[in-house]
Amino acid sequence: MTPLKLVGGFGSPYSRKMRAVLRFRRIPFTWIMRGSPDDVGIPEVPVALIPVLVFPGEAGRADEAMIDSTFQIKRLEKMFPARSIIPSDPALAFLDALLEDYADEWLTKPMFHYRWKYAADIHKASHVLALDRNPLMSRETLAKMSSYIADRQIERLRVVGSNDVTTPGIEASYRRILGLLDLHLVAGHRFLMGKRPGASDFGFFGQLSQLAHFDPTPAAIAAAETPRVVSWVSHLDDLSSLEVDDAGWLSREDAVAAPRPFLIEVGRVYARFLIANAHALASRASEVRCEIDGLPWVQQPFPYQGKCLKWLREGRRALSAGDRKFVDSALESTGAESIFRELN
Ligand SMILES: N[C@@H](CCC(=O)N[C@@H](CS)C(=O)NCC(=O)O)C(=O)O
Repeated sequence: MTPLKLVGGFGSPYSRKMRAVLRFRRIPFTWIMRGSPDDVGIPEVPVALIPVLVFPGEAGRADEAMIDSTFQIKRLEKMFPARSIIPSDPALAFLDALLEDYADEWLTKPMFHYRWKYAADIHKASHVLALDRNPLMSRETLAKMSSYIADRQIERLRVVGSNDVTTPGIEASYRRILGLLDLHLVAGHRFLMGKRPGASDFGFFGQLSQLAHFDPTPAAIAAAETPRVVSWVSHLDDLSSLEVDDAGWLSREDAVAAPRPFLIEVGRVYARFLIANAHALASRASEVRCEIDGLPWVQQPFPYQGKCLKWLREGRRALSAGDRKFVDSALESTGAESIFRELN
């Protein structure tokens, strides 16, 4: 079969997420660095985001390119049944999707925040991300490109909601998630979804591939406080040799207990944000203002995360009555159930 193409960046959490997914799933693909000399002939995508996944057009048809890692994962599931990363139990698959969404949409706040707030982090990212396109770049080009990248990204801190008001909450949430993952591993759970990884594991991996491995400030925190997580991230990057079977997913019993600390974290931070964001979008407010984990939060509304809330609610509604009952019992008193409250 003609290999797929994954066009992305080493410094892009969602690109790293999708590369790890393709490796684990043993789906043949070539990796193309966006903006590098190899980045040619890739079909246009509706929004200029990475990663771009290109499916070869069979029988003379044109290649097809798509964005958005969550939907890329879903499309891959339809095309390649083996080594699935979506749990076979629909209730567990729902919890997996919720944790994936938290990783993609909340953990990206600490990721972007640390990278573009502190001088050492800005220096590393702006230079290395420029060089990733071409390590042979001249010094003059590097100087221009690194300051272009830094200016552009620092300006975008407001998009994820990193500012002086939110800094303490963002940084505390990063430290907590490291601690929770550490405890999860110490308790003998190799992945969030059991003995085999789910989409949520790859979502966590994507953000942590940067936080715990690349950006100096958060990587130093991870190394000092939770070295086990640093190693877990290395493993996730390439799970091609991991053998899995159907019994590897969390049992229903474990699905209530093991993810619970993570669901409480979702309730503590992400659920609060999703709801406040939805209210701001609905009332066309210029700012989301709320309290998250007892701390003030202020940022501009985030339309994409308004869609995330809608998709999560649709996912719960699509469950059978029995599966929904199970999911609701797993979410009970975590705080995350507030995401779905308006449906009851
Ligand atoms: N929800 C998307 C997000 C992708 C995304 O935000 N990608 C960022 C980089 S990590 C991007 O391409 N930003 C635009 C740019 O860097 O030009 C996904 O899951 O793939």
